[in-house]
Amino acid sequence: MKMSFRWYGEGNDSISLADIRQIPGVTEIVWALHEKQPGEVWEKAEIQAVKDQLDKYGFGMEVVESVNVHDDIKTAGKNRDLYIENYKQTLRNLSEFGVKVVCYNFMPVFDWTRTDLFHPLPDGSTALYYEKSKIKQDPEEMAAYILKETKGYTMPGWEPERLANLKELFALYKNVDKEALWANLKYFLEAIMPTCHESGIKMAIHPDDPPWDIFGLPRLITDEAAVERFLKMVDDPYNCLTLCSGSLGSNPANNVAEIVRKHCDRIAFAHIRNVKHFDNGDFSETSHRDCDGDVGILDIIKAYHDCGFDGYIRPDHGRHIWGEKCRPGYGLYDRALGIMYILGVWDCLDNS
Ligand code: CS2
Ligand code: MN
Repeated sequence: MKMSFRWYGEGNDSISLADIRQIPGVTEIVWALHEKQPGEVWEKAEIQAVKDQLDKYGFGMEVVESVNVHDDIKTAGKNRDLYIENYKQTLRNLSEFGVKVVCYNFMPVFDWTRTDLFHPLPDGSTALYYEKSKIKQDPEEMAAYILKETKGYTMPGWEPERLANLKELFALYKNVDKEALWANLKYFLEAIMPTCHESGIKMAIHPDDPPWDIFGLPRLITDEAAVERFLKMVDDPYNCLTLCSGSLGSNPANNVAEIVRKHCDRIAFAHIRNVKHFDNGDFSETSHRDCDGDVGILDIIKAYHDCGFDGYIRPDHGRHIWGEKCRPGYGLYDRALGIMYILGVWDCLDNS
């Protein structure tokens, strides 16, 4: 297992590499060129600039999260082949810098969705929260709500520029039902697999978050059956998973540890996050400690350990604690605590 930490880049993250270096066990930085639009080629000079920063602190850059997929690829739009060619060029460029895993998602229009980014928890911290009754079926209404509630912070996919074009975005997906989306995902993966083999980069899809349809848009990677279908659909060792325990785990019916045991050889990247379920379908993110949530963190870590997992692992979202001002879910302190919890359990398993 290689421990990693997501970092949004110099000037774009409240956390410094110098701080991250003080967390025990972290060897890799999970990074991205966040200013790039989906479909654009990531140029070598831009990648080199990130490498120069990471080198100063001895961090590796083997995992990228995310190279985002253009809507034309997800909808079989008229420029999909062009954007697929660009994606392949990005993979080739990344491979020259030793990148081994590219995380991406195939969610239509939005990335993850929450109704509250700073929900107060009983201990005085705040965390990302999903309140079912606050989800509005009308996306325009939801966008207005999000802009108001998130107070200047944006969830990925919910950037104000994107929300301004919501009608056009939804129009693109008008004829894309679940089966069409599966077909478009297959087309994309089959087109890029040869480049993945040549460049030694594993593609690792992130599950949909939350793992159910939302605003009438189909969502694919939602449960074990979907994971199975996905891996069989393009049965290639370079077609892999980012197994996010918090995304899949927000549906109480999903047993994440079981998915790890079953598909460990195809998990390239593990996201460890805990979630607490409420009877009415709401959920809250929590600390990484097993008893604070319901996804079965201990069993999940044990499952990775039992199968000799040698991929990359990172704490996923954390709470906001000790007054830290940071990107929602991506503060320093609680994620560092998460790392210590994961490493503590891992070390115990190593020694038992
Ligand atoms: C998220 C996502 O759950 C997570 O890790 O923060 O934004 C994730 O990075 C993307 O969905 C991956 O493409
Ligand atoms: Mn995740």
